[in-house]
Amino acid sequence: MALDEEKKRSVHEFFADNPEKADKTFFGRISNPDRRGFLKRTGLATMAAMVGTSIPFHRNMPIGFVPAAMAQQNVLVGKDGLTLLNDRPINAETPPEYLDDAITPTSRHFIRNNGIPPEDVDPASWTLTIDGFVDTPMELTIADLRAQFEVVTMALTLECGGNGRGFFNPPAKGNQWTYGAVACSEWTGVRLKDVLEKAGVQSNVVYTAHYGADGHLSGDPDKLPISRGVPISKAMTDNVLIAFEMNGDALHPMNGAPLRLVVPGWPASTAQKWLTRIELRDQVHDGPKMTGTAYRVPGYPVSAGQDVPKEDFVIIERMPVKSLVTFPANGADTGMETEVRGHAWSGDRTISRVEVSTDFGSTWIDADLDSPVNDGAWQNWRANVTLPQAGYYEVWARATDSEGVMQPFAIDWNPKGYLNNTMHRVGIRAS
Ligand SMILES: Nc1nc2c(c(=O)[nH]1)N[C@H]1C(S)=C(S)[C@@H](COP(=O)(O)O)O[C@H]1N2
Ligand SMILES: [Mo]
Repeated sequence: MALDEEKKRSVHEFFADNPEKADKTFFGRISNPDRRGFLKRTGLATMAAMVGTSIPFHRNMPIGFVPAAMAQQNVLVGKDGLTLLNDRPINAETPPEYLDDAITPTSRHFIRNNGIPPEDVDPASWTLTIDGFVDTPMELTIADLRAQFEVVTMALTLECGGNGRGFFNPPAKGNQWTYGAVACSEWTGVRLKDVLEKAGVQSNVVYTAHYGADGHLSGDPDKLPISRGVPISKAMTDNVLIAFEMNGDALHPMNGAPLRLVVPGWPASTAQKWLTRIELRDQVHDGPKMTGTAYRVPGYPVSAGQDVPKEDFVIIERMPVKSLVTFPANGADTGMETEVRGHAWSGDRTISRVEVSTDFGSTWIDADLDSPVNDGAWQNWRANVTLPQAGYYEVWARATDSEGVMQPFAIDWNPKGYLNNTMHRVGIRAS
């Protein structure tokens, strides 16, 4: 289950490749003619927080300079403790112990980009087009959305379809996500359903198509990095939001500012960021990353490494039952008695039970499990464990959902490395 370390890119490589861009991304540092970095106040504060104190000679730090004390920590402006998996496009995940909060702070929400995010967006002039098979096509500003529709706030779980890909063997190409491409932040916006109802959904509509303002990696303005959609029945559910706030603030630029979709429980690739247009279609959407093998799995179980013909792949809909141990951290020292806790979720379903084992799965105890704060939010759980003697233990957690489906122990392999919902294991040293 070892992660291929070579596929992870360190912050040092990022800075070595393109120091000016890295500076801007990480610290908001802008170069000036004498090649000294000028740290904007926020960037300086970030860097100071990272080294643990102020930096009296910060003006002397050259462009692309990484403080030695930063070691392997990877920090992006407004993000805290994320691990950078790729810098072009930027992809970063959150270590499980940083996901301990019931509601994920914006600073700890993972980032999954397929292209180049738009820069310097202006929320005041941003517009969303609703078109395709609707009675009345609409163009709405964010102010229009706020004024014309009920504004709601919901905690919603977003998980990348490729979360856990890093553990596939044979390995699957793509970002080697381990555990942290999942989050449950509080989103404020309007229901997609209300907006589509106002536009008037025509009777031949079967699917939505989502479009955003990010650019293709090639730089070709005619190409989109990603444009996915959902069946109209999913789009018309109560917890699919067009969101303009995240945890009570503007969206983070890397999480889709100023406007995005939030589609809880389905691959988060359906949750278009930098949202500019929703089209209603009379056929399954065929935009980039909808077709071929993208966000698709074989329609039947396959063995590890098996070749599967393209036409046998089906679109991933709901995400499977899964849980995460967010305390203690993997590798932690604990006492002989410790609380263990985390979250559990299952797309379009609820969790009915979470169990914890500290003896490699021989015996299990029931965790105390909260109800979701609303439909589409993950559920928090906790248990107290007492260990018999000092030594190494593993905390294992397994969730069972409302349909009686439990997380597997072993990986259900598929060629593109999607939907890895195996049990989370955390090693601890008790004394
Ligand atoms: N416009 C746009 N929307 C996008 C993407 C993207 O690359 N561009 N990535 C998608 C994928 S694959 C995921 S998993 C989620 C990640 O959301 P986050 O970056 O806010 O965590 O955004 C989705 N929406
Ligand atoms: Mo994703």
